[in-house]
Amino acid sequence: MKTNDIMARLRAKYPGENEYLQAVQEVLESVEEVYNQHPEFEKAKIVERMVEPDRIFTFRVTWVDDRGEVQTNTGYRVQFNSAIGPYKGGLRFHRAVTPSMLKFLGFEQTFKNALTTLPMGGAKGGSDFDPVGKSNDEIMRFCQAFMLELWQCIGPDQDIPAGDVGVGGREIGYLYGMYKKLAREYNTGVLTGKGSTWGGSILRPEATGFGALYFTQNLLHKAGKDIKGCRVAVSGFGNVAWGACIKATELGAKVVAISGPDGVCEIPDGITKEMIDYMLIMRASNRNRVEDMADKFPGACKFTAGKKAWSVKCDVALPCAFQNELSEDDAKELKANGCWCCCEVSNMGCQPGAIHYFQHNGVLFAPGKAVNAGGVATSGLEMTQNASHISWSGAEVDAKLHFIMDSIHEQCVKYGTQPDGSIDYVKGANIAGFMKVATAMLEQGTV
Ligand code: 2IT
Repeated sequence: MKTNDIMARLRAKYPGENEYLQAVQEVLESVEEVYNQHPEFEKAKIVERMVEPDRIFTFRVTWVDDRGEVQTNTGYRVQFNSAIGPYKGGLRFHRAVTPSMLKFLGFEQTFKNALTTLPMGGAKGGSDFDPVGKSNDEIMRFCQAFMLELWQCIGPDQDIPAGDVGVGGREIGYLYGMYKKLAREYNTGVLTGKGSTWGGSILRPEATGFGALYFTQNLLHKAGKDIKGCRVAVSGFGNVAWGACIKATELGAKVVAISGPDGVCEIPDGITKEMIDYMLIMRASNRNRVEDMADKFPGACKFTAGKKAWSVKCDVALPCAFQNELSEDDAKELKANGCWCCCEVSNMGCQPGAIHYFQHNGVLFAPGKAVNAGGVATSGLEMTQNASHISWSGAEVDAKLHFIMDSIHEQCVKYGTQPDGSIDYVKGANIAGFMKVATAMLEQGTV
């Protein structure tokens, strides 16, 4: 296989699907060499099959807002790959959601899920519904209307959605309530990220951020360093950023920045428990403003409009918000300010130029599909609990999550160690995930 040829075909076939094309290109570039050592993959056209989603559902979602006006959005579910298990992946509610965005996320999810060691295929879904400024009642009505269509596409052994940007515990609750009414079965295993009193895994809310810090700690230990005492810049203030702030602080690091679409909050003395708790209130308010943190804690937080977290001096950068949120210029600014490690927690948070810059300028870098896999891994643990009608304690889930993150790190080291001894975590994660999915596809024949 030649990455350039396949990319040229995909660009012609899917013009303008930039996020999808970017995600595919990154994986193909990483795996090309290994792939070409396996003529059986080439013969079975594994790559050509793997870059296409198995199917995409598109549906209209109509609901009524608080003023009594009828609103219409578009809903999607992209079932990308089921070679190693049922379709699994989150739902994103964001005004910019397009098929391209969900295809990139579903594609990434396929390899990420393979890395978790658990049997889960890849999927993603969501809607261009914009939660910003919406009331709680509007969120509920939208979730109910969305599920009226989605429920036909999903099932506990078929496709298991969860949260992503704009979808957290509240939304999963409303989605599940409607699913249960339509399906007339108490199938808790059909969604993950549920409330802890009705089948949700204790620690699922924290899992993405906790897992990211376990991975980061592994990476730093391998490089002879430790997160303790590091200044950490975090972008975003949602669920993932929240979990990362808790664990980073617990491990002795100082979180000196969080950010939002409106700007950055600099916190020179490090984020406190009160501030971390306030992130949850900010998220639930649907205001999408990080300035609210500075208003609440005026002495300790300094807000700057229009700036990113990457403008704040730090040792370790943790993008926790959105794809392509860290550009090559941001990478240069980080490096110039002394940053020496970036662990991508958001899906495809770094632009290709930023990754290239980090890798060629001595900044340790690891990609989202390895770093953030603790979220979906804990969803997998939630599915296991639901299927066997049991509940594990937080400590048990945390131990399993830690073990899984250690194993993901080991896979990256196994497949990413370069002849000079350095570790290319991008290659490592992509090759490890790819080999598992490709082997399963091959064994299951031409379907
Ligand atoms: O990007 C992700 O891995 C998620 N949004 C979590 C997916 C899941 O099924 O828990």
